[in-house]
Amino acid sequence: MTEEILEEIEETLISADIGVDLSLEIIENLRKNFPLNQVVEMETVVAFLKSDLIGRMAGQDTSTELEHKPHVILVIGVNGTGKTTSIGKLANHYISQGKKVILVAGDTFRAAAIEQLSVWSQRSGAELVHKDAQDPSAVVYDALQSAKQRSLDVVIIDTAGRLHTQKNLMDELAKIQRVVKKVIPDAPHETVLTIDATTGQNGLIQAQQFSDVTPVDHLFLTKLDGTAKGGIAIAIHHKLDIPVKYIGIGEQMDDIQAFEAEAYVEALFEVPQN
Ligand SMILES: Nc1nc2c(ncn2[C@@H]2O[C@H](COP(=O)(O)OP(=O)(O)OP(=O)(O)O)[C@@H](O)[C@H]2O)c(=O)[nH]1
Ligand SMILES: [Mg+2]
Repeated sequence: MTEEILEEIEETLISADIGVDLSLEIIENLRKNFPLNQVVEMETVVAFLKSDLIGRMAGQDTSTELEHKPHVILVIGVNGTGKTTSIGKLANHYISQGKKVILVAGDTFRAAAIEQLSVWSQRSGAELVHKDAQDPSAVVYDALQSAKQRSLDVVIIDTAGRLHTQKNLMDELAKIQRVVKKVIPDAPHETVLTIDATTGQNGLIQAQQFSDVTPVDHLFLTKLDGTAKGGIAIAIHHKLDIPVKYIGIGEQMDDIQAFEAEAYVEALFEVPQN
């Protein structure tokens, strides 16, 4: 091992969005295992690196078993990170398993939001619940009452995109959580944060800010088809202990995969083809 190689690896890790702290930690780990000036095959080093990263990301609970009826999923995130699209994908996923799914138009902020969700409901075959109300909590309340009465399987709640600087919108998330609990005390069973894999280190800040106002169970890492980096999920897991459950790999309904640590880490190390 040489200092040059360590430096090169460090740069690669940082440029993959894994974050400076964690990159340094990984380099320290390499130092411990590969003494300087001792000859080592690069292949061995890369294999070690991969297994280090896989070890950090593996063993996360990504089971998609539904233990509740209805199973309530709340989807939150910054504007344009892929909430509504990911909801369409999740709806399709559950419907293909024969589940009865409703989508709740909790984005009452953006004019075209209901229409967009309606397109996904038609594509996937999920029912849509919406209401011309200013307050998303009211739509959520009605939808959950109905889902409970009709014994539906899955309720997926869309929300407006928001930034931490929009205090009223951040407070609204806490309110939605409270309203959900009023109808179904142990819900939401999953609060999913969408993180756009192409936004780099900013994703870590987003995860931090959303976690500050509401518990986040896991990430839906979107747009992984648009980047060779995507290491931000490792940084988020490292700092905030939030696992990734799904990845988005395109704009179509079946461009969704359950997160797999090994495949994810392999992809980080793939050399771009052009
Ligand atoms: N390539 C790619 N594009 C995606 C993916 N997921 C979402 N998109 C695209 O990202 C854009 C934004 O997606 P939306 O689902 O509207 O995002 P949103 O978070 O609901 O946006 P707001 O409701 O405005 O906050 C759309 O053009 C989607 O097609 C993905 O996995 N891969
Ligand atoms: Mg949306």
